[in-house]
Amino acid sequence: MLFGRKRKNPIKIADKQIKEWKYTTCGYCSAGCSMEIGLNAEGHPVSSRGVSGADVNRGKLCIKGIFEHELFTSAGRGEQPLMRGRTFDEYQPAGWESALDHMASEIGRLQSAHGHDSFAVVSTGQLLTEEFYTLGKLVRGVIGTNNYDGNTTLCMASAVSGYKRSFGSDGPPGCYDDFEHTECLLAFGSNLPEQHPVIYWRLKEALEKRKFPVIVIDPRVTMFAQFADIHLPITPGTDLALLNSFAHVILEEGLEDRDYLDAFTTKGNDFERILEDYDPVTVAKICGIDEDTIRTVARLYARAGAAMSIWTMGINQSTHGSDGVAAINNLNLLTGNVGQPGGGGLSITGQCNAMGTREWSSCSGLPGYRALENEEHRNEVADFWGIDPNFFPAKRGLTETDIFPAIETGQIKGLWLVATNPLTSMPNTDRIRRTLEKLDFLVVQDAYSDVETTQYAHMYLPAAMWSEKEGCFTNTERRISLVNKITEPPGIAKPDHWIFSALAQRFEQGRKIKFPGKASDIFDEMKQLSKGRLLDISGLDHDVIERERGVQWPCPEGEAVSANPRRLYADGKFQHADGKAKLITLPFVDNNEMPDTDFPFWLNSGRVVEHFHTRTKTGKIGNLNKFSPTPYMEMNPDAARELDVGHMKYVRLVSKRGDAVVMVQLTHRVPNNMVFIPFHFYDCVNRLTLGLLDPHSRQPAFKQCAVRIEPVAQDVAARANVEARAF
Ligand SMILES: Nc1nc2c(c(=O)[nH]1)N[C@H]1C(S)=C(S)[C@@H](COP(=O)(O)OP(=O)(O)OC[C@H]3O[C@@H](n4cnc5c(=O)[nH]c(N)nc54)[C@H](O)[C@@H]3O)O[C@H]1N2
Ligand SMILES: Nc1nc2c(c(=O)[nH]1)N[C@H]1C(S)=C(S)[C@@H](COP(=O)(O)OP(=O)(O)OC[C@H]3O[C@@H](n4cnc5c(=O)[nH]c(N)nc54)[C@H](O)[C@@H]3O)O[C@H]1N2
Ligand code: SF4
Ligand SMILES: [Mo]
Repeated sequence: MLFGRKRKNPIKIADKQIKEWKYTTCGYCSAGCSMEIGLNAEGHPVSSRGVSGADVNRGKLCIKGIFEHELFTSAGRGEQPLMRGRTFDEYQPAGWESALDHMASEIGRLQSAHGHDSFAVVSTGQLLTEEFYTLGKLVRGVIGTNNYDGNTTLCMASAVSGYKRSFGSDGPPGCYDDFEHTECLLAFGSNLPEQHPVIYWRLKEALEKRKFPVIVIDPRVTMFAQFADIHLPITPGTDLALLNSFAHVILEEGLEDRDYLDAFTTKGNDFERILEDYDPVTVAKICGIDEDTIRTVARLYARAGAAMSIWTMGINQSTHGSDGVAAINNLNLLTGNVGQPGGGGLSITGQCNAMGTREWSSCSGLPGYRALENEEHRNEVADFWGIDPNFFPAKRGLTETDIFPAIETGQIKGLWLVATNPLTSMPNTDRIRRTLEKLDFLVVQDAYSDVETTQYAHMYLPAAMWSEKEGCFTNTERRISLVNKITEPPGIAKPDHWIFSALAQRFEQGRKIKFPGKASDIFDEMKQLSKGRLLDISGLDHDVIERERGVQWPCPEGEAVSANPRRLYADGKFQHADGKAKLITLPFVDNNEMPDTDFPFWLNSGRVVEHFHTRTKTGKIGNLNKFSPTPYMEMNPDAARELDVGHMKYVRLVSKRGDAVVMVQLTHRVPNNMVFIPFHFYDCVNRLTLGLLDPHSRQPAFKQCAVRIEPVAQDVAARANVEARAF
């Protein structure tokens, strides 16, 4: 007789009859996993797997990567350009010729009537690097509008700004290999296990070999916090005060690395004087972290042989995001932890190619980390493209978060959205909706035609996405990886770089500049422009990048790929004119919207592992969407009891901006004065958010505002919810 398992049928793994595996790079988060897509005999993508020889993921993928091949056949893709008149009649299908002719003539019409900057462009962190470079060439070199930005202002702008202020340039100095060497890890506002599962797995691997303290600073008890040695459940928006206090303790106790400071840094006269105000007793009252813990963490960090900090949106999305980043840099400079194995500050980036846009899109300047404000840089790029340097503005124009208000005031009349969905992702979306309605001309260029913004557009351009085209992504640790074309895009959808080049041909100046058609030829231009710069990639090409399963920059010509330095600034030479890093004086101003008697709860927002952003992709993949198909919020059971709110019941949340109906999930993950909502759902959390802007980076403080909770008729809410799910 058979017992237990033996009685059961053996597990069978479905044979998908895969005939060929094709190499590419994951198109979701910035971990940058190398993967292969399995094709069956008919050439259909039927499976995804991690690449074991790739340094980033070593065979692993997270749940999004595992189902990524299903994207190729997901619903809602745009198959041909659509156009309609100013009265918002029905969309009519159009060919590329007539769509792009019309687009060029509308841009021309607006620019001659209202000036060059009346047409704005907002892009993304999800195109290929070659596409970013091409878009930059089109916008800066041909269309000539200075109101050009990316959704990175919602995401990475504070990190970029903080790096520039401290080190003189953007560019995360560290790498994943630092986990193998560090003796202390601080993680600020990052939920690594859900948002960057493979980077988290790299950390776990390192910890299995060698124990070191992991300290997580997050107002929620995230999975990362549960696994940490010390969790600091900080009062929202107060990280800068805490960081200043760490610096205070380090200086007070003489734990700083004096040799490093003397050799490699400069500072303002008031640096130490301002830090005196941030003694742990005072700061404990601001951050809600007790005095002893502040001292303990500061000592652990400063006494570790090598210590590192990582951070993500809990720092960047704050009114002091840029200051928070500069304060993390201060901490690392004070302790001599920059560019050392296991020692440094690594901003964990977000989108698959958040770095590619920072490096090459010209959104905030000119390609290759060049600045519009620098005459030499303007001349170099103008010369390379063959245009008059005076065509470039001498100062950066508006950021995404300033472009929308400029539409409200009538300063901007036309907008081109490329791979971004502000109707779900910007703060105060009801205001964004009214803003979009004011536009004379809105073009949406997206992989999906059912993206919410198309309801307000005059023209929709269907784009190929991810592995329907070829080019590169740069990940969190500056590693460039190759995305290969695996299938054809649907209908007559085209790669974004094809659309940019084809539009350029409609302008006189666009016909004078070279717009290469092949991604590898575009890469070749970038190589030439990168020579001698911090992000030198002149030693690379697509073949080398694929063969190596990703290569970190810098990688100059003539140097072996294996010899490239894994970290920036190891020699203590920084990008400020004097070659030094700056210790920046950072007084903390508490200027957020805070809970009060009318709106007694903090509203926090972020992500969950199974969804990506506004769900245009993951909302269509059954094996991902099933885990959270419904807008919901985490709420503490003690607070719920007081308000008589039940688990899985609906409530209405109200802020000073608007309201949203969500399902309640009771959990002790949030404190009893806070609720947390994943931001992935349309008409949900961003109807409530305020999004005060950081003064340096113009990034919105998505994670701090105040709401109250009201009852709602359960049957009405349930019906609305079913409608929302029918996305
Ligand atoms: N599954 C999945 N992965 C993703 C994405 C996705 O949509 N889905 N998006 C990618 C992108 S673009 C990004 S930018 C990253 C974001 O990655 P993360 O930043 O890790 O993700 P979030 O959930 O937005 O926020 C992280 C944490 O910040 C905390 N936080 C809120 N306020 C504060 C505060 O004042 N101080 C501190 N210290 N912490 C605070 C929140 O409680 C939350 O747990 O993820 C990337 N990876
Ligand atoms: N409340 C709250 N709001 C937030 C955040 C938060 O934490 N809380 N996080 C913010 C952050 S960090 C980010 S990064 C933003 C993200 O916000 P968005 O960028 O607006 O969100 P996505 O859904 O990624 O939008 C990308 C769009 O590009 C399309 N797309 C994908 N690939 C391609 C392609 O190759 N070509 C073209 N043309 N289209 C493509 C997708 O279908 C999708 O419509 O949201 C921000 N909003
Ligand atoms: S960790 Fe990020 S890059 Fe890796 S498979 Fe998951 S979503 Fe893709
Ligand atoms: Mo992001």
